[in-house]
Amino acid sequence: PTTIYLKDYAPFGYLVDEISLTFDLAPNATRVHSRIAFRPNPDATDRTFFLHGEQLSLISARIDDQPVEPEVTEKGLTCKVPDGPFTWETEVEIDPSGNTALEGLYMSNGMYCTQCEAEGFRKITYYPDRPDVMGVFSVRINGDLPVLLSNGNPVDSGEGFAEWHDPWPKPAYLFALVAGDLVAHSDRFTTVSGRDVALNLYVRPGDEGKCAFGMEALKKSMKWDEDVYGREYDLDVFNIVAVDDFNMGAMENKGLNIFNSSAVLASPETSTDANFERIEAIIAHEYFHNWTGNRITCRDWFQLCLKEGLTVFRDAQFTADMRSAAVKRIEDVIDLRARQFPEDNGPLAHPVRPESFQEINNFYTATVYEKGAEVIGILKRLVGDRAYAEALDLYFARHDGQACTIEDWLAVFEEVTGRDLSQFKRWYSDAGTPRVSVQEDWDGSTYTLTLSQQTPPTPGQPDKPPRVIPVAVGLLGPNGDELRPTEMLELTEARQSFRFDGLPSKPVPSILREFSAPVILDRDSPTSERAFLLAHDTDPFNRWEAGRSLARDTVLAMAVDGAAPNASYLDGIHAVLRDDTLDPAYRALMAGLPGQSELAGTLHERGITPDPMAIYQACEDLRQALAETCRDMLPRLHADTRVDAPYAPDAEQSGKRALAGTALALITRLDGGELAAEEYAAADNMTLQLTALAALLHAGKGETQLSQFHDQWRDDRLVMDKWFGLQVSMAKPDRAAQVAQALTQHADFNWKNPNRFRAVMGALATNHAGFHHASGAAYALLADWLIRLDPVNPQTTARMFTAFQTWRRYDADRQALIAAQLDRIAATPDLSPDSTEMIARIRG
Ligand code: B3K
Ligand code: ZN
Repeated sequence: PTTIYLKDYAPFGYLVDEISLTFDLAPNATRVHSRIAFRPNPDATDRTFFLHGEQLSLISARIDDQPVEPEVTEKGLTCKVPDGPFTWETEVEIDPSGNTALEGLYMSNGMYCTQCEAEGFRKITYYPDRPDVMGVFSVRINGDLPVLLSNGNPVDSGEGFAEWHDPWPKPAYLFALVAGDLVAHSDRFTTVSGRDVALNLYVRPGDEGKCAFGMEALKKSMKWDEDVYGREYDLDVFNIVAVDDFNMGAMENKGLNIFNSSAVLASPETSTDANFERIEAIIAHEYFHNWTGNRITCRDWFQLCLKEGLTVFRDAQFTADMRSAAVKRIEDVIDLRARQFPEDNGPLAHPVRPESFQEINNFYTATVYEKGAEVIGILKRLVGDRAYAEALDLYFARHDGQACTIEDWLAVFEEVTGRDLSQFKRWYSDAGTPRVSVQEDWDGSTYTLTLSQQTPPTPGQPDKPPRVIPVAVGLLGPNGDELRPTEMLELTEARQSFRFDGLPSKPVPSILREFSAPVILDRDSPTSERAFLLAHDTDPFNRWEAGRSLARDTVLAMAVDGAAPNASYLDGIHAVLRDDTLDPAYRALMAGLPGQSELAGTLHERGITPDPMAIYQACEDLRQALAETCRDMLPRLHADTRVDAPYAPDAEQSGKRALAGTALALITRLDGGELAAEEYAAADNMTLQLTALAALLHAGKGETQLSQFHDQWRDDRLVMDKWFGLQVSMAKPDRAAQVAQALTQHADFNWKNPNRFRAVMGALATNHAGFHHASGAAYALLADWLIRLDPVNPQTTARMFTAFQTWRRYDADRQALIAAQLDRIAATPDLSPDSTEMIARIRG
């Protein structure tokens, strides 16, 4: 495998003015004709004419209408070309129906569809498949299917053909084509300057009833981007297509977004509240890419965070505006700790802007996306909201139509603020999660906080100089009043003191409010102080965080020392659950426990080898104790959160259902499942149905309901994914591998479909105690299936290796079991470069 380095970047020797593509569709033998206007790139020195191309049969090639004989390899072709501008033409043949990797042009249920990011276009035709080569695309599709779509605006169509033209120059990774027997859910949007845009959501016949929510989300996104970022849509149509076989959530192809059907189709009967929220966010994310990604794209794939970090940041702002900002922030931090922190503190750690890679698809990571978004948040906190808005305006004005770098991005901020951002830039170049520790001093009137930062070494980066960390701090008085409102401290040194003068009494500090930076706060404050903050903190994030840290400490003390559940925690959560001045969604989040994998990570950080079974048991015991503590109030809590109005997937109703679900899960621990069975029988939406079923399965009941559920939903593939996944995630630790194994033998286990594969294997990997069961059965099962999937779909396979990234935390026996499986996979003949790279990095 070859390693590609950021430092080796060089522009391509030629520019593309225009490209015309003609597709003659046939499942096994699609012909692709390309005609491309090239001219020498004045900014390049190397004039090698190399075009990427993989898995293509070259039929013919011409330059300026004369046949040529290029030199063809497995990776592409080279050819001698004229000194000046020239026209390049090729005819190639490809096999969409044999394309199981779901990259390039492939088929899903008889429908043609494409996925080109990052390097899939080279499986469609010969082309400089790199994001800094931008061209104007015209596309003609010949095919006997009712719907024929590509990027841009429709030009012409008739029996068996359609023509499209995209006036906005774009890199090849944003190319898309869809052809199939589809139906449209249509609407319109008028932009701020009066452009009338036709909106279509194309789905398989039968799915028409699951489109309305996605369409509303699209219109809200379009409006929000005009209002908040001044960004207007720029074509006459915006099309979204839902496809069942897709490697990730969705793709922002210009004017033709393609979505995993799980990320767009929704109805109250088949989708949970969490599904609705996720769909709204993904629709917004892909739409927002139209400016942050498409109009301004990336120079090279090392700059991926330029579009992804910023677009995740923007979609989080959107969700915060549409729903609850506090709830969204807490959800994002839960997710960051579950997925990004393990990555950043293990063998797969890499900078937000990586400096090298073998397979770029392996770098669509939580670090690039979610930490990339956190880094934008840090920047905004450092420069302030006004300067952020001005810098964004300058970024859009200056770089529209360009392929940019992180340096371009930072330059607009430096210009607008006059601030030197070289220390801030370490957030892009240095991997690893900083640890911030706190020391306090009180002399009777002056309170001094001394903050220290330290970032552990990561692969290839032994030393980490201090970086700039915005630490939002507020000070509370003994009765909970704010003595000092939130102030943004800027920690720039390894160790730095901050003084607060003239205080009437020793304050209680609320540190890292709103989670102002993605760091680990090492602070050994007394339980009484955490309980105080849980009751009084005026910052909703830190109030939640106080409860979270109490939960973490009590559960770890139970797991490691056999301690009893901490009464301050139980009483504090009891009080929160009862407090109906608090948002139900927020109360539900307060009652949650940290994930078991996260708890294992915390123990590891503290130098203790985690025992997954002990952590599992401690969590169970703590939940049981919470149920006992809340026994008297639970029935009322459950009744009070009942939603009588017709189902709406909005923040208010879903918050109530979340809290009712919390109550039901606790009640089930006391009544053995009586109420859950009633709830299941009466459920008229998927949120209630699934919550009740999960509660029953947890109680060791629910066999009847599980088979009823199967019969009810056997024809709905998205609901069936839930049926598969839930059984594995609810399985007891000693049964998880067995349950997953049995499900892989089920007639509906269509393992080539990424959603179905992930439903089972993803659930197994996140059932912490089940996955890490001492028998090693789950490790072996996952390895078997990764070996089987790798030749079929390397991308989806490689992503699942993250299940093993934390392996060094565990005891020698488990490490040996995992190492044996990784070595077994690595020894598989013809293992994909994707999986090979992942194993090499994880194995270290
Ligand atoms: N840009 C795509 C991700 C493509 C992944 C390629 N392996 C979706 C998104 O981030 O919006
Ligand atoms: Zn994205």
